[in-house]
Amino acid sequence: MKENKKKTEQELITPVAKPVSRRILLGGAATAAVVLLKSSYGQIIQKAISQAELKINDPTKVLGPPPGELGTRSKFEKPVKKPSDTSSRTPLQDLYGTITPADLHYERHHAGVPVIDPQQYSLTIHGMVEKPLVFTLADLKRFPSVTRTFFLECSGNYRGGKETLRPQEICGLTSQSEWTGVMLSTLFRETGVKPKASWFLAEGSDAAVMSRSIPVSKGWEDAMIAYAQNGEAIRPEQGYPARLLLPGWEGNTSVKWLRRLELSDQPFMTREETSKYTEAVKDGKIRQFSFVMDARSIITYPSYPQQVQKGWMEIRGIAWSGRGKIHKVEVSTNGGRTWNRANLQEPVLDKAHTAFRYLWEWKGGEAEIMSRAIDETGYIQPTMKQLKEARGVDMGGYHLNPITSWLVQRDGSVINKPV
Ligand SMILES: Nc1nc2c(c(=O)[nH]1)N[C@H]1C(S)=C(S)[C@@H](COP(=O)(O)O)O[C@H]1N2
Ligand SMILES: [Mo]
Repeated sequence: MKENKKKTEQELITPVAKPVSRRILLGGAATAAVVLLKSSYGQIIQKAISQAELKINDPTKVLGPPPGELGTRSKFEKPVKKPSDTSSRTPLQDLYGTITPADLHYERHHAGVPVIDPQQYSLTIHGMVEKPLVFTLADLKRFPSVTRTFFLECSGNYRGGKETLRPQEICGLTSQSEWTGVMLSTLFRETGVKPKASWFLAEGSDAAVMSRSIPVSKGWEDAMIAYAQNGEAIRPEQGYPARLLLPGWEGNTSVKWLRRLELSDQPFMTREETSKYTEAVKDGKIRQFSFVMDARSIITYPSYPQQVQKGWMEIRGIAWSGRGKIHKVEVSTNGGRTWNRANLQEPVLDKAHTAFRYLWEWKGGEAEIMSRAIDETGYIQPTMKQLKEARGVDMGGYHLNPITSWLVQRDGSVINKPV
């Protein structure tokens, strides 16, 4: 190759542009600019850039598309739920803040998503009430409404035992929305609840006819019938046109596509509360009606399969508790030997995902990072070892909220520490 000796100093220090593709160069497109490139031999050579190439790289040179009927996510962002046949999981590691975009809300269906015409929809409240009533969706919307932000979590929300698990796989069966609807207490006042009624059955209109027995006290306290989610009608996957929501309680009790509530003086002993959604505790005993979701937290950055660089970084994650507000999140960067208080994003809401952040300087050695949540009742998120000690080794798959550890390896790669 011929040496180009005639280059001036000025030309040699001109910043080099990124190489243009062969296709554009050979395509004979109109020359829009000439840039200097360094050849593989270190020569400075002139290359022509076509008009088309310039436009691709410069958004100020081309008119963008007009507004559309629906917004879209950037084509560079591709968070997905990775569904199985019966559930899909929120990609916690891809999210910011604490509101889950509705299309990324986790899903758990026992018999798929039914199609329910809102004109045909009704909710019946009967049994031990003064006045049985049937409410249409329009009826529900006429009552005073409430809006409240809280998390939903499946009680089967734990996976472990592998280095290659992301937050989504470990605990992606939790999401958070701003829900709008009518308080169940408002409807209870309409129908009247007989003094002897202590339980109610909540029944869905999916092919599973999913039903659960709920203490009436929860109905008076903070149960909601929600018809909206993050400012729009609730999504079909979340129970369109209306579902029960029991803040802080295991997701299964928040019956979707809700069609019937029956008041009674005893629980109904449905399949979901006898053969399912019970868990072994010590001495061969089984725990039933274990409604409350215990406090939990997870670091979402850094996590598998992310890569970190030496220096300062912000360790980020979320914490939540079905018992109330998160009081404190502690972060350890040395495998649990010492703990440091993380900053909580205000306002800290009741029974809600709460973002936490902790500044950490990684100096390059191997490090085990982990977080633990402490809620306002003083409950401290346990380790898996503590859970096993308290519940026995055969505790099954429900209500597992162990501390999650990430191992930052010497090369900056991050893996899950199997427990
Ligand atoms: N009718 C009905 N309600 C249901 C279910 C269902 O399959 N059918 N799944 C339950 C379970 S196990 C959970 S964890 C939550 C999941 O709610 P989501 O799909 O809106 O996240 O809904 C609950 N309510
Ligand atoms: Mo669930």
